[in-house]
Amino acid sequence: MLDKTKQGWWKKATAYQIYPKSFQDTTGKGTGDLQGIISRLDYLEKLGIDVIWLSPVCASPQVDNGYDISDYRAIDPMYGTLDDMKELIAKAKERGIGIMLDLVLNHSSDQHNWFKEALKSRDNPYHDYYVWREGTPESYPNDMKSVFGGPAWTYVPHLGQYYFHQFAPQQPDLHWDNPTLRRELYDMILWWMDLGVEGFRLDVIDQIAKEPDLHITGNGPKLHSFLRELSAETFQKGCLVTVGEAWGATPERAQLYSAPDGSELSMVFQFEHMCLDLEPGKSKWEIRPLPLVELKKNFEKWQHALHNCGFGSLFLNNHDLPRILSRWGDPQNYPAESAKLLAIMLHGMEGMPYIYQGEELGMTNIRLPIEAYKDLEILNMYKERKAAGIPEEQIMESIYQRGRDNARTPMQWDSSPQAGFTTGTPWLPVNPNYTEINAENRLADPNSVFYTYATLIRLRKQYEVFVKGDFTLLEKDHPHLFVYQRHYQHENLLVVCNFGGTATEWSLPPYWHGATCLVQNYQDTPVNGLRPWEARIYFKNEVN
Ligand code: TEU
Repeated sequence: MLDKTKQGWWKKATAYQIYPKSFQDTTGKGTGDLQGIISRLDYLEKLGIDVIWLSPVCASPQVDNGYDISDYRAIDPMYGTLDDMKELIAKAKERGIGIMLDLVLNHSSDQHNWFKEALKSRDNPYHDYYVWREGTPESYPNDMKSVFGGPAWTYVPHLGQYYFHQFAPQQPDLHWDNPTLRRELYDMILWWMDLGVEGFRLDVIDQIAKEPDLHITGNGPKLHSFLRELSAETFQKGCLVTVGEAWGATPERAQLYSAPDGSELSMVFQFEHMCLDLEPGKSKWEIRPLPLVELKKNFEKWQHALHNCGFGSLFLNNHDLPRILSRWGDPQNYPAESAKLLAIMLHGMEGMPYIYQGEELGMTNIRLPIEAYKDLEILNMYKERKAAGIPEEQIMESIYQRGRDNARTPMQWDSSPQAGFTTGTPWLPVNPNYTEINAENRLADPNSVFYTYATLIRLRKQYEVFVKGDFTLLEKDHPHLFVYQRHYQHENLLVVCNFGGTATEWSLPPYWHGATCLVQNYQDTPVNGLRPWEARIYFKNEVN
C-alpha cells in the first residue's frame, strides 16, 4: 500500500477509471450503481490499483451521462445515496484505494438551482454565475459552435439574452470571473475533501477561462491564475492527486499545470498522442492509419518535457475514446498479444497510468444500429452528417471507429446473461463477445492480459526506474519497433515492442544479455527476433 500522507505518493500509483453507469448494477434497473462498485472492490484490489477515478455520480438529469451536474453535493439516485458514497470511500480506503472524484467545474446542468435562479431575472444574484450576452432571436452574439454540434449560444426570450455553452444547451458554462461563484465551488470541493476523497479529475479544466468575445474557449489568459487560486484554496490543504483534462495542452503548458511546487495540479491529460490517427486539421470522425514513427516521437517529446520539471499521465483509453485494442491493436488475430503490447508500451514510461474499465480484459469496440446508441455526440453528429448528404455507410463506419459509446458498453464480468452486469435490461447493449471476453475467464487464466496489467502496476511500485528514470528512444525511424530505454541510478530498463502482425528481425543488444525479463507477452524469451506483437521489458541492476 502506498503511504498517502506523503506529498507525491501518486507518482507510484496507477489509477482505474470507472464509468459508473456501465460498471455493475445491483438493482436490476440496467444502470450501474455505487453498491455495484463496492461489490467489485476485491477485483480491483487484485488488479492492484491505487486510485479509482469515478466518472460523475452527482445529481444530474443525465443529458451527458452526469457531466451535467444539477447538485454538486448530492449523489444521483440512480447511483445510490451519500451514505453509499461514504461506504465506498471507506471500503476502498481499507484496500489502499483512493476515490478520485470527477469535478465538472466548467459548466453545470441547466437544472442546477443556480441556473434556475439565473433565468429569473438579470438582477438575480445567480445570473452572473453564467456567461450572458445581449442579442435578438435573429442575431447570435457570434458564430461560436458547441462541441456537440449547433451554436454555442442559446437565447432566453424573457431576458433578451443568450447564454454561452461550449457543450450541450443543457450544460451552461459557469462564469469564472465571478469571485462568489469561485468561492462556492471551492467550498464544495472542501466539503468533498472532508468526506475523504483522495483526488479529483477536473473536466475540461483548460476551458474554464473562456473569453467568448475573443472566440477563446481553451487556454484563456486567466487560466493559470484561476488554477493557482483554486489549488491554494482547496487541493493544497490536503495530500491529493489531481488531474486536469486539457485537450489543448502543450508541453510548456503541461509544465505549468504540473509544476513540482504543487501550485496548480498534479498532472494533466493531454491528447496529442490520441489525435495522431486523425486526419490533421479535420474532425475526430476523419481517421487515418496510426503513424507509429510519429507516435514514438510524440511520446519522446512528452517524456522529455516533463522529466524532472512536471509530471504526466499515461493513458490510451477513457470514456470518450474508442477501445484501444480495436483502435491500435489486432483484436481478430492477436487479441491477447496486442492488448498486452499496448499495456507494456505505455506502462514502461514515466507518468501516472490510467486504466479504463475493461481495458484490463481486452474489451473491444461495438457495432450497433443507430437507434441503439445513447451518446448525444453520436446522435447529433449522425443528424448533422445525414443532413449534409454524407452516405449512411460512411457515417456508421465512423461511429464504429470513433463513437464514445464504444467505451461505454457494460463491463463484462462473466458469461452469464448480460455479462453479469445486470439482471435487467442494460441501458446500452452488452458487447456480444462477452461470452469469451470477461473477467471470470481472465482471472482463471494466469497468462491473461489482466495479469499483465497487474504485473505492470506492481513493477511501478517495486522499481524506482519506472517512476524516476530518464527516457531514451531507440530505433527512432523503425516502422514497426517501439523500443526505449530508461535509466535511474543503478536501475536500467529496456522496453521492446514489435507493433504489428509481422515478425521482425531484432537482436537483444549485448549489454542486455543476461538481464532479467520483468514482463513479456509470449511464454519464452528468445534473444533474436520478435514475433507478431511481441513486447518485453528487461531490467538490469548496474551502475552505467
Ligand atoms: O470531455 C471534453 C471534451 O472536449 C469532449 O467532449 C471531447 O471533445 C469529445 O468527447 C471527443 O469526442 C469532457 C468529458 O470527458 C466528456 O465526457 C463530456 O461530455 C464533456 O467534457 C462535457 O462535460
